[in-house]
Amino acid sequence: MMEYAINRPLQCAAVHDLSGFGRCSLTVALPVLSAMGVQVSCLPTAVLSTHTGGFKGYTFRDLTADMGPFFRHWQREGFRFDALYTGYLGSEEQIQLVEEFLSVFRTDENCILVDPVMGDHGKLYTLYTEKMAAGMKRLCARADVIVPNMTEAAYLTGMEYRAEGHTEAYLQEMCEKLMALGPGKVVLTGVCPEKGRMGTACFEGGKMRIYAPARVDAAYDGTGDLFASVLLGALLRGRSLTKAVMLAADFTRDCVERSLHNGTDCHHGVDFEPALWRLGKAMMEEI
Ligand code: PXL
Repeated sequence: MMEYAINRPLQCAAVHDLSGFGRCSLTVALPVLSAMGVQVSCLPTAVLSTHTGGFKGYTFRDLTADMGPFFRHWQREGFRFDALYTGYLGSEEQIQLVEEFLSVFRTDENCILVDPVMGDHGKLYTLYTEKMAAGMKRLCARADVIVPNMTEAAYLTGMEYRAEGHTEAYLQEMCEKLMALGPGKVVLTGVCPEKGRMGTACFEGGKMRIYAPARVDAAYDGTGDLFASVLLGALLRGRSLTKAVMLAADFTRDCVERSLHNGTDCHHGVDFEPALWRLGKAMMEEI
């Protein structure tokens, strides 16, 4: 059968920054979701020369003033989206605008994925304030799925940050506190239940599942964005949360392994391009 006969075109609105160099946010979400058969409409929050983690002297063009007129035009055009996907936001005002954006485009059927991009390695990102962290909680309340890393989860819940040694009791408490913010499901990333293993904990329908394969010992920028984008693509293409999490975790891990093998600088993001075809192929396989 011809491919186009079986796949309804899916549409996603992605609210992220565009960092010119250093594979993250839109430069990850666009290729990944396109490869998975999802059209991406971009609502850019800012344009930077590079991301803010690891480069000095980057430019930062704030697009807050454009965001309202941008999505109100979409509203007048009557555009509808199967998914609303939010990531890195540059100010408190942007968070308020995104709340309005979600109210406008929310339907009974679509999926809201909020990646509460706030920090990593136990610290908030440069430019990220405590007030923005409070605003991020309100966005999480509107989400069907949130995908915080352990740093973000600690800030969102007020719990102690632990880099490793994530016991089941610690993860369970974290997931329950995140669920109390109001999202439908939680996918925690950077979970290290024991030495040498790294992965995710997902919480759905009152149950937590941990998926943590053997760890690749490296920390690349943009892997959170890669994970979230693959996860959303797989969910949109009908995969269960468990299957989608496994695909996203395995794909991200493979890309880290390839980058390490290639000697890629950790601030340049991971070498995902040679493997994009695999995502397309995975979406052609049976659900
Ligand atoms: O990958 C998260 C991210 C997205 N966008 C910008 C960032 C970061 C992390 O540092 O700086 C601009």
